[in-house]
Amino acid sequence: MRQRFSGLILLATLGVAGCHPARGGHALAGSLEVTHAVIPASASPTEASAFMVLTNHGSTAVTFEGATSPVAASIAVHKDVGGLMQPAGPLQVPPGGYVLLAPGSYHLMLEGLVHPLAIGDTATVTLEFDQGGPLSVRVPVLNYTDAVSELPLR
Ligand SMILES: [Cu+2]
Repeated sequence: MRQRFSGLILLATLGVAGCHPARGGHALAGSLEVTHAVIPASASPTEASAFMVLTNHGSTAVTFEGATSPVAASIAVHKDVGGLMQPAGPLQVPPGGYVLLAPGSYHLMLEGLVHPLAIGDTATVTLEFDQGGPLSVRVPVLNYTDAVSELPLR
């Protein structure tokens, strides 16, 4: 028992000692996982976008249907098409696959913010799927460069 406990501590230490500590929000529910969830600080007091990776570890396709947050009146799914935001979704997450919400593609649009989101704030966002979930994730508000650097972009 004692040995197993120290093994866990070692693993936790290694995780933090990696290239840089991950700041993006992370949550897991069944075969659904959200990682790298970030909100770039917005110039707008009423709107902010959120980026993340939605992963489906299951063997059947899952549809991401939308999201809610106590800090926003509503959350839309948008796609950046040539710099213009257009409504998108519902998004299908393939079995054993993922959907990337990142600059130049999909994002969540938090609309009607209860209060402006500042760097250092955290917003809880609840993601709804047609099966499994919901998935609640605490999403940190970071400056734009830090937020984008959290995303697994290649
Ligand atoms: Cu948008």
